[in-house]
Amino acid sequence: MTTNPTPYPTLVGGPGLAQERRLVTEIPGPASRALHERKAAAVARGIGTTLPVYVAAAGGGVIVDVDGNSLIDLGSGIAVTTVGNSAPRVAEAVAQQVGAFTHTCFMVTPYEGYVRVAEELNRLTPGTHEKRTVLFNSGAEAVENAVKIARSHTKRQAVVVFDHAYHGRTNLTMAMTAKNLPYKHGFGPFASEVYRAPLSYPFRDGGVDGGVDGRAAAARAIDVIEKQVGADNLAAIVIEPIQGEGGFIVPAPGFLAGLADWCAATGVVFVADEVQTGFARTGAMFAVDHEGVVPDLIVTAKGIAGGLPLSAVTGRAEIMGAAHVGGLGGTYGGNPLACAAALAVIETIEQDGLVDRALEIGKTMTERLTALQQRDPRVGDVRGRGAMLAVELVRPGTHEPDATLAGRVAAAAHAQGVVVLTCGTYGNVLRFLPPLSITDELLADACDVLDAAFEAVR
Ligand code: PLZ
Repeated sequence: MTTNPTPYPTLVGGPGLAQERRLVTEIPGPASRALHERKAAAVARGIGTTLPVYVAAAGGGVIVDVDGNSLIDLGSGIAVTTVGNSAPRVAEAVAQQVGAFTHTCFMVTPYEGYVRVAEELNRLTPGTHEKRTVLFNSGAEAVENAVKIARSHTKRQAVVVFDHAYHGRTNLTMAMTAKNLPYKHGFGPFASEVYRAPLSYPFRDGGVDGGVDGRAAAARAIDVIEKQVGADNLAAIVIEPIQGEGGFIVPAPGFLAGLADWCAATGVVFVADEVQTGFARTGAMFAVDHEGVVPDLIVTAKGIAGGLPLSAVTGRAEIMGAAHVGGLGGTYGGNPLACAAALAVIETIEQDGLVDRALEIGKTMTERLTALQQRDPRVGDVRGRGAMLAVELVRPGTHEPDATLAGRVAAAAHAQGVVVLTCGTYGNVLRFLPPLSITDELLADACDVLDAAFEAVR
């Protein structure tokens, strides 16, 4: 017989949880602190913690911790629980699948769920061309496979990525990720044939007339690529349509299209890394949809399966077909539980109108953040799309990043029961990724807490 060594009851998550911010202890409370001590003694130090409250249940727009505090979730586990935690359709679909079978390995004895997810991704991703899909577990794994596929199609080796990019923590994706600390430091040598080009970063591109426009920024990047790599050596350009970890950077209009056009003209595979931006997050099913850009390959993960590990590469049938039979795979890729979850997520997004809900959330929060910016000169920029929003913090009157302020505001919000994340090459960006199942009341309360946090931190 096993006994539960922890003193707190197991709560059931999902939207049935009381949708309120409720603090009954300091944050973190005593039960969380005790668990955090056990973590320090049991878990490798390399795994950091944003906010050490230990979770008992979550759903709708809240996370309930083991001390009974109910926190507002503006992080969605880094853009994963877009449909909410333990969303009803997801919980039901996964429970049914657990009862039927949990794993056979799709490469050994296949099953319909995988095929249906592939069909759905082929339907939902941009472009009307014939497509194929392959499934994996993590974002990084899918990015790696997109590169494998592009190399095998083009018979070229080089990969171009951008300043501030984040693509993962595996060896190839560490090479593709821009930021040294915390992602790469001491972990080299990194994969070769990865080259970095300049991004369009409107807030930092400078210029009295509002900076470099998107087409000009694309030309600047293409010039670097042609001089330093050469299209004939280049298999793929991999880009996040809105950069995530790098600081929620929305490139100037025309930048993505300029790169995509150049790829089409040179036979380079244009890969959109929509791991963070995909699946309704930005107020479109995919962020490239805002620009009408059709990537050759699109990489998805995170929001695809409501918290179960699943990722995918979807793209033009002729490119996807380049890898030889048996050349792609993995034990767990497209695991039946994750596929069941993904199908339920897609149904939820479509039937509950979550693309529109992301736009609504974006409108509400942008108004609040813009008002904050108008009275607080430390807020240099408000940006993002849909329910993927951020503020970039600077020393007043300059573009000088203020990472300390971002950390202090985040800590103040945490103490009041609002889960927010930071990001950015300079660590000075506060980002907001609420689940689309959050209520208007919780969202307004979270914005009030943020306003107060900015007031309190001087
Ligand atoms: N591509 C665009 O955002 C993951 C990383 C958190 P995995 N971003 C969160 C951390 O510190 O590890 C991400 C992403 C983009 C790829 C990835 C990688 O996805 O599922 O974490 O491998």
